[in-house]
Order: sequence, then C-alpha cells, then structure tokens
Amino acid sequence: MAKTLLITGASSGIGAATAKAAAEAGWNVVLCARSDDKLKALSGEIGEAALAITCDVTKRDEIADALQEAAEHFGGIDAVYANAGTGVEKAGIENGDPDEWHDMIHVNILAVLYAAHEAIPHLKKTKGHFIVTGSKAGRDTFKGSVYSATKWFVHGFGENLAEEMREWGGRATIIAPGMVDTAFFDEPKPSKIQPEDVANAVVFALGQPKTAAVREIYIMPND
Ligand code: NJP
Repeated sequence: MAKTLLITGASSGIGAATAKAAAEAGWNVVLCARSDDKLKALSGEIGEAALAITCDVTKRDEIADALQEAAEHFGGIDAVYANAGTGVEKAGIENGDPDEWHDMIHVNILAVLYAAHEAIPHLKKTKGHFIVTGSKAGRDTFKGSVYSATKWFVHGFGENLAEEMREWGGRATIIAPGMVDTAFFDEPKPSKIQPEDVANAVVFALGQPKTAAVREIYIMPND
C-alpha cells in the first residue's frame, strides 16, 4: 500500500516540486496551503494520489483538521513535510518592519511547532517521519538577521525533535538549501538551486530504511 506524505507550502516552489517527485516515487501526497486554486491545479496534474486541503498553517485547528482528513482519506500518515515559510527581503534588524516579523515568526516558527505537535499522534502510529525546511541561513549567516534567526530556530528544533521521535522509532530531517529558484525572493538572485533538486533530497530522505535517519541535508548552488 502506498505511503502518505502531507506537505505544507505545497502550492508553489519547493512544496509543489516535492509533491510531484514524491508522487512519482509512489507516495500519496496531501497538498496544504492557502491558495486553493493552485492546490486544485496541482492535485489535478498528479491525479488520484493527491489530495488538496486548503490550510493556513498559522491556525492550529486548520493543520489538525488537515492531518485528520488526510489520515481518514488515505488510511494513515507516514510523513509530514513542514515546508511552508515566508521571508521578507528586508528581514534585517535595521530595515525590517516589525509587523512583517510577527507574520514571519508565526509561519516559520510557531506553525512548525503546531504542525509537529499535531502530527506526532499520527506519526506514532506509523513510526513516521517529520521533515522541515530549514535553510543555509539556519546554519550560516545571511543578510537578513531576523529571517535567519527563524531558521536557526528550525534547525535547533529539528535536531532535538529527531531525538524525541527516536524514542518511538520515528525520524526527523532538516532540509537546508541555499538560494532556490522559487517565488520566495522578490528579485532574481544570481545563483540558484532548482526546486526539483530540493524535492529529490526530500524523496531521498523519505526512501531510507527505518534503521537509518538522515538528520539533515544541506544543498548549495553549484552553477
Ligand atoms: O517559496 P514559495 P519556497 N499557511 O514562496 C506557503 C524555505 N527556503 O518554495 O499559502 C499555509 O514558492 C505558500 O502557500 P500559500 C522557505 O523559508 C527557501 O522557496 O498558497 N501556507 C507557498 O506554498 C520556506 O520555508 C529558499 O501562499 C503558507 C509556500 O509557503 C520553504 O523554503 C531558501 C503560509 C512558499 O513557497 C519553501 O519556500 C532557503 C501560511 N500561512 C529556504 N504562508 C529560497 N527559495 O531561496 C506561506 O534556504 N505559505
């Protein structure tokens, strides 16, 4: 029976590419984001292996409901990819807008915690896998100290979550890319990884036997 992966931020970029790659690798994919139209289009493209659920990850009840609906539809959840994230170009301390920081911290930090908290009861049943999108900016420096700090949080959380999940046979993986060619940045950047490259890394982590936990994958542009 096909395994099931729920992906947040599945309406574009890394999340959408991962949905396609995981479906090609034989997974059922549950697509979560706020853009209903984009989710429906992607779900139509993938076919029966996909289920689209409109969800704002900053609303805990919405992510809880999405997990429940996915579990009922596909008979359980084997993996959750908390990929939704936001960043503002001026996410530095001097030029940043504190109101934008609030939204960014909500999506990049609190919503990851909500997703993990709500996912664990489902993943315990399958000895499942929690994957989160960190960043090069969560390991290193970036001209945007506030955004970078949200990703440092993700890395600290992900590493410790892996230990908590190991207690019952679960696994956690941090995906840490450098610049990726998505709609994330307002202006084009010179050197970029393709979203499909990141998707391949996620599928690799998902495909490892349960005896091996890939804790982090760090991907840099190579053009
Ligand atoms: O960007 P983009 P990426 N509730 O803008 C969703 C990290 N990252 O694929 O709700 C639910 O194409 C949004 O969906 P929608 C980055 O920090 C990137 O590059 O429909 N979903 C969309 O699907 C992030 O964690 C780079 O607007 C919400 C998705 O998030 C992850 O990669 C480098 C939401 C964003 O897709 C994916 O970003 C790096 C909400 N409240 C890390 N708010 C890079 N691109 O260079 C947003 O190191 N979304």
